[in-house]
Amino acid sequence: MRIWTPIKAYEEIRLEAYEGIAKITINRPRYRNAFTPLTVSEMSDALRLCHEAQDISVVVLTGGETPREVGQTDEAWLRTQAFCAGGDMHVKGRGGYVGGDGVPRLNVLEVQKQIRTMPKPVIAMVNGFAIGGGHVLHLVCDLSIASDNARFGQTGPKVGSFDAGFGASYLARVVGQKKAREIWFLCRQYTADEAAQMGLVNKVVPYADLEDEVVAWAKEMQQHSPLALRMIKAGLNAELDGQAGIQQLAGGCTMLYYLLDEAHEGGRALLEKREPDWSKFPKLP
Ligand code: S0N
Repeated sequence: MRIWTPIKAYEEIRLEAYEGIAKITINRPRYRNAFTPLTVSEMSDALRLCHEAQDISVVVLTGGETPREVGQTDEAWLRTQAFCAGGDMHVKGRGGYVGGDGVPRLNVLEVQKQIRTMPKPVIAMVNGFAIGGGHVLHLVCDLSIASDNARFGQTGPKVGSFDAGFGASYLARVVGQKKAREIWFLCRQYTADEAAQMGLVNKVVPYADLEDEVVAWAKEMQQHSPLALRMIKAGLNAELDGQAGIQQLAGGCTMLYYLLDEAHEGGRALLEKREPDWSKFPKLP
């Protein structure tokens, strides 16, 4: 048992931390953790906090557990668990999902970008259905670890939506073009083992072991250089993200440069009214 400390109170998500690991839980199990505009704006706020927090080195995204009904078998209960079932159909309006302010939004796209630009690893802890926009959420995480009851799939063409952004192009990078087209065109569901076989998830474990496994992976990454992880993530993203990806990678390079004396010589020289002396800095091959 580990104790997760609440970081901030929200209505539709939970944000907690344990030994440098932040856990964001979509907390709408009644609707298989489908997201509303409020869920998404709370996720966005939580991701922003995780981005800034220097005491957080790994972020975990998961879905809230469905309570067990009286007399329900383990198997039946496990079948009700969800990571996320995508956008909440109850609030799907013309132009997007409609929140309390009456404005239609597709704000989950911002969350996808936040996960990709998070300067630390994000692990999807896939505890059940990862469907539609919920499938894309796990997809854009750096690593996906699933319990053996998890099921994966896109439903867009069946229910009147699609994600032709990362949900299509990044999916094809991960599973290949043919498989990505199969997933989108046929709208089937895939088991956790099938998802692992096609490279969609990194590891499959029994439901009871899922959090232990995710924490173990997070702890292993915490042994490594955070800057190295950050820069390799930016490098892996850059190719697919075009100029925006290069901007992210270059931003990291600039931050590293600012950690060097060389980056401050020009500014100091200006303030001290002298010529900068670049000769003292190494010019390695
Ligand atoms: C997940 C499924 C397979 C689970 O089946 P199961 O176990 O049989 O449960 P159900 O009885 O179906 O569900 C239990 C209760 O939960 C409700 N519910 C489930 N999913 C949703 C949902 N997405 N919206 C609202 N309610 C949901 C059920 O209705 C049921 O309620 P009750 O008890 O009252 O009957 C199964 O539930 C399933 O297939 N769900 C639908 C999954 C789906 O199609 N999701 C896709 C939704 N669309 C998107 O995600 C849009 C994509 C998107 O987000 C996007 C893309 C690009 C650009 C922007 C966006 C954007 O929207 O922002």
